[in-house]
Amino acid sequence: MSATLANLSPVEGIKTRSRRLRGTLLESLANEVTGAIADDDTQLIKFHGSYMQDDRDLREERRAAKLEPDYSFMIRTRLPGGVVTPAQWLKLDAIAQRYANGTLRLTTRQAFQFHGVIKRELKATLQAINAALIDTVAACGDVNRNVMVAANPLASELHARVYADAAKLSEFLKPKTRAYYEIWLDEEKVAGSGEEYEPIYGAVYLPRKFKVAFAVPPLNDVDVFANDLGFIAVIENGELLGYNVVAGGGLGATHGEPATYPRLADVLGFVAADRVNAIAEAVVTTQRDFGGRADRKHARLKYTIDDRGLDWFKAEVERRFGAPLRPARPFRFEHNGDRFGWVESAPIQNGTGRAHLTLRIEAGRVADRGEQRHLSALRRIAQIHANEDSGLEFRLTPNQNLLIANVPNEDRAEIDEIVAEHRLDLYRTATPLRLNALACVALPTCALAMAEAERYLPDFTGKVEALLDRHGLRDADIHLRLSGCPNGCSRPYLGEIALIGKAPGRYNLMLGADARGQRLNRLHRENVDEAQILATLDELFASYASARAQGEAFGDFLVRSGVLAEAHYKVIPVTLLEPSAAAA
Ligand code: SRM
Ligand code: SF4
Repeated sequence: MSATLANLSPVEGIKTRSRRLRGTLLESLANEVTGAIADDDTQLIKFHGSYMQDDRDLREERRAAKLEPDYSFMIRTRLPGGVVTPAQWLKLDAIAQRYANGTLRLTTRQAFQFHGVIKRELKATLQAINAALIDTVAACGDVNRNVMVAANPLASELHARVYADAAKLSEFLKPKTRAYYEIWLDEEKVAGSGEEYEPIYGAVYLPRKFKVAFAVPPLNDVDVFANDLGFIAVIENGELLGYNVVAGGGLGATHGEPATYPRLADVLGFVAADRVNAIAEAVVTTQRDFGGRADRKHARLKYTIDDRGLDWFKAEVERRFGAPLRPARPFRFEHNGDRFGWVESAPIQNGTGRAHLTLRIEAGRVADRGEQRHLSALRRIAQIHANEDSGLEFRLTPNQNLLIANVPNEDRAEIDEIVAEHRLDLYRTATPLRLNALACVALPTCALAMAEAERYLPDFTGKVEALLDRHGLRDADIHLRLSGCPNGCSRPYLGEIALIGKAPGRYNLMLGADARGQRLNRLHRENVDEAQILATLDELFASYASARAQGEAFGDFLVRSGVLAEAHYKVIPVTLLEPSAAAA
């Protein structure tokens, strides 16, 4: 381990003392005097899939009234590939109505989040989620998080195959402690409770969160290079041969601390599909043993690799894996957005024609708002298909959207009707800018938000659309991403245009990523307000409209044309990667 006992981060002590993530959670839950839980437990509850939060809109008012903050809990599911059945969707919807704020939040890692659950209903909520055969174990915390899977490969059977590998890996990397089951599901304590053997994690778990994604080229919807560990499916003649393995991606940074930075993953090599768990174990345990445990801002795998060198890292991983990795195979990504509307799929069952429908869910928030009754629409579709063994499933996309997958052709018309009736058909009318935009949750629930993101997205997008209109660019397929702080939950460093919150109403304007998730953007204007951002974009759109090459994407144009010249921006230290060259 890289830190001595004396300089370990305090969270390391909390984990060590926690009796495999139990801490004093039971006591905290029983304490009726406060809506909060004990400080140490706020760290441990993350491993159980929940964060303690407070409504930041109400902070000042409550402080003035001498009330404690309006505490509540966010709950996040563990759901590899974001796949649920219609029956499960209905249960999650009912939980959101009964226990949370009446909305379902689809995340950038294909999970559901519930917001606003109060402490005394936390246990009942977790029990209800488990009753839907979905859990929240390790959805947060210093462990492997929700495993992402490309949401929309054209061939259903291929998706099923890659999904199966991802689900197996998710299970393999799940902590073995029974703490979750004892605390939330009333499982009886047995001998050894509190001392369970954690073969992958050990007693102190990982130094920091760990993220895995499976991409299926030519789509990079999972932004595979933003993950600690990524698997890129290698397919020949419709057959899955195995995966190219990438490692060391991560996006979080802190304003004013250049030692923190977003980084894209490096390509390590190729493994056969049946070696996925083995290579993951080698990478995760390397990070467990060598990752930084002194400073949580310097604890992700990306820093372990940069501190010790890629050659050292690869050699260590290969030693644990027991063999050298085979050379990576060539691969090519076309884009990292979703494909909206209906896509025909290869037959999956009995040769029946099937199709997938990708629906736009703005900022991932499924709600009923005015005429846009998205929750009601999806409830209706789920009700119709809940009792059928039709194979229809709901898949969350890594871009906060929703795919209704494996729809029998004869059911398409009815779904279209429901979607239109409830105004869930934004995908038919919205600009590419609006369809592709991402925004993290930010205010009012996120404790780390410095500026608005989700709540600002619709309005800001409208203003940028007006500029695009002015330059005849309404149909330009530009990727916009908003984050309320530099942690980067909407993967803003991979946006062609991105806003990263600095203070209320002020953002860093980042520009120039590609639209395939292979090039990070750069800081263009620091700490600017809306008027300054729009004025800057107006100028850039004018140049883009007049000087772009045929089919040239906005981010590529900015880089080629020299708009992002060194003198104009501060470069965030990044490892730029040209995967096709690396894989050759
Ligand atoms: Fe995130 C922390 C929301 C994807 C990097 N993220 C948080 C917390 C839990 C705030 C906190 O620590 O108190 C946010 C809860 C807000 C709320 O009220 O719900 C939060 N992150 C989200 C979600 C919900 C954003 C969304 O709008 O969809 C995403 C949930 C994913 C999931 O289902 O598991 C989410 N977070 C990401 C991503 C994108 C990804 O993984 O593809 C990143 C960048 C990739 C990465 O990890 O490097 C990301 N979140 C962070 C970080 C910075 C980590 C770092 O290495 O520095 C933090 C802060 C931290 O961990 O200390 C953070
Ligand atoms: Fe919160 Fe920052 Fe993540 Fe947005 S990017 S959800 S503000 S931690």
